[in-house]
Amino acid sequence: MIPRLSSRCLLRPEDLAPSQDDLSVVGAFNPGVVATAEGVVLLIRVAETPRQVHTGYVGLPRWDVVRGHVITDWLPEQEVVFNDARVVKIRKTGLLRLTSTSHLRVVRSPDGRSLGAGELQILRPSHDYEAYGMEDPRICLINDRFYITYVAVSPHGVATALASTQDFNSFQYHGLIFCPENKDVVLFPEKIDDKYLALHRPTAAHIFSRPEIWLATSPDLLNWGGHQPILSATAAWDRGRIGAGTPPIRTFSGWLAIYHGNDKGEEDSGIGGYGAGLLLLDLDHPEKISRAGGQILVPEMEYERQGLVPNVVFPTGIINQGETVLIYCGAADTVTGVVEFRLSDLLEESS
Ligand code: MAN
Repeated sequence: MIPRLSSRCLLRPEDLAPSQDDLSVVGAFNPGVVATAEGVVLLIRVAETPRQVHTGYVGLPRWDVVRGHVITDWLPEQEVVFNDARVVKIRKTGLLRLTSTSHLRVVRSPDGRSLGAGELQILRPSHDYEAYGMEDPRICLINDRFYITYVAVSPHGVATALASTQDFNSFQYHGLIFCPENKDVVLFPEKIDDKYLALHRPTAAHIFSRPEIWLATSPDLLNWGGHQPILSATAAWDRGRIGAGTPPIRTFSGWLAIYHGNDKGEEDSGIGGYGAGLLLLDLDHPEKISRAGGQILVPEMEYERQGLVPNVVFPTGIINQGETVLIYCGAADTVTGVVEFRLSDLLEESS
């Protein structure tokens, strides 16, 4: 395994105030991250649960997207099946509900390794397709504008939406760009062959394939086509699921893309462990994998092994500092960690 130069827990749920008095913050994780002229901006997924407890009932939060606040549906416990810490299944309908709901929050950092002070801008779900929450944002700077792809969860399914901003104070919403079920969408920072590019992760109800990462192209960032699979999970560590993690960054060896994998096998119970792997994609033909570097992160720090969902390292942001890169990961679906690697280690190790 490539040595980590450093690992640090940057943000915990207790660092953030809840968005409402009747909610508790239970997760501050899976952040989109970008370096700006004013320092590093993290767009954090903030997960909240109802503070109240009603014995014999389970409280399932959702957003009233018109009024912009969270309401909780209380269901008798016998009406639901407890799947894992993240979801329950409603017996009558067979449909899933989340046990927490997420919004996005801007957190600033002067150097990417410590937290800054200041007003925290909140992005609350405000569209039907976000009624169960906004999750796992990724940020990509394209032509002087920051584009944010995020997972929009609702009774319509799990889809990916696009928003953009110039200053992280005001945001423009561009709607859904990948319909259910598709998540883990990351944009490339440059056009190639006059087209924008994205990695995405379609999930089908009918299982004919292994988990796969796909590439798509677009003339305008809104309409996507030219879909093709580029990576199929084959290793023991990523056989359960794979998905793009951090937006690809240009290096002399190719597009460096860090992705996540889950090791849950068909026969395993539980959620399985999540780790990170490394891909180098050809600079001019990113559908071609130049080098598959294998796994680079396993949950090893205490905060990666213990939390709401134990044993999860989920990479979502990257900053290229020249000699080193900082990789931002959600850890155990609870906190945000940052891991530093020497860039030459990542590029050489994958050869
Ligand atoms: C899924 C998503 C992520 C989450 C991981 C690990 O991929 O729900 O948001 O971090 O699972 O639980």
